[in-house]
Amino acid sequence: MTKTLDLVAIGEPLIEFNQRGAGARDYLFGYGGDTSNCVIAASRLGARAAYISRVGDDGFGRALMALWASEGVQTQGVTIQPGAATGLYFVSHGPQGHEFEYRRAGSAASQMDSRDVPESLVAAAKWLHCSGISQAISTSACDAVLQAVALARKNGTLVSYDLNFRPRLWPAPRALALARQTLQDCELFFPSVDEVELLTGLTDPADIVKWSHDAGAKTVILKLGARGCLVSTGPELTRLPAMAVQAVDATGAGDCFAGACLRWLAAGSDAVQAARHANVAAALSTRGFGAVDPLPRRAEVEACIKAQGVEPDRRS
Ligand code: KDG
Repeated sequence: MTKTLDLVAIGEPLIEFNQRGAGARDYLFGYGGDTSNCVIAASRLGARAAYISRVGDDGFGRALMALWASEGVQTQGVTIQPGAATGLYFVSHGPQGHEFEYRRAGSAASQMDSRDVPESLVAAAKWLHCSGISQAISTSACDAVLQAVALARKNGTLVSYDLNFRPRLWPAPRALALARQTLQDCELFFPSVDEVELLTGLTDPADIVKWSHDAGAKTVILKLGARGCLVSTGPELTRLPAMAVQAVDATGAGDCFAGACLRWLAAGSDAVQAARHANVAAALSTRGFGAVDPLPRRAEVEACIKAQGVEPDRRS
């Protein structure tokens, strides 16, 4: 099938209230939800992206629909569900970084099920992106993700999986079991050291990379926070340093990383080139409050890559 989309993601979008710094009493209205952040990041960087989810038939759901329209993200896979609410979360900032508090139980997206996944949309995309959060929000949403992965495999769509383990959403043993199952079909895996440690006890980056490949991931991009990332294709391991910026809020930086990576992979970059661009995009996304507002545009990423003495990959 002709691939008319670079990526489609499945998961839960959220309305975000983001504290304007530690101790502040005012919260900035914005948008979040890891997989939604990912498709918006990719679209801002030039990708053709679509989303699969449900939102409530409420003001927040309409605000999200308007957001995707303004960001160029296709929404034929998003259902507006009467009688259900759109989920939301609060971000607060303290000495340990940011913390999330959710109000999402029973949300429209958590009522998604496997019938929400349009095969034609998954088949039209080069990549399907999903995450541990998409699987954690409910068993029916988890079924929808597994259905999307099966349809991706059937239709030659590559699967990208961000572990995004959120202990507040589900127990570690279930998260680990689902991660293992999903990794069997996974082309590209985005874990972070802290998350894998919580699930498996492993702490050494080399051990985590090996664990990920052994579980089935073809390419592993291990996020090391301020220390950058490790890109492993199995035979080759490359370390890329992070770009230093004045960071105020890292909410959604990992989602921006995934979106940027998929955007450049879809354009034909190899994993190291894609991760180099993604490292820059993710760093830039931490300069303002909110998961979505500070997401960078392609020209800014290319200028930073150039400033590093590397020729940016300008393919669309
Ligand atoms: O990666 C940032 C996301 O975690 C944030 O936007 C909220 O999706 C979210 C979640 O479930 O934590």
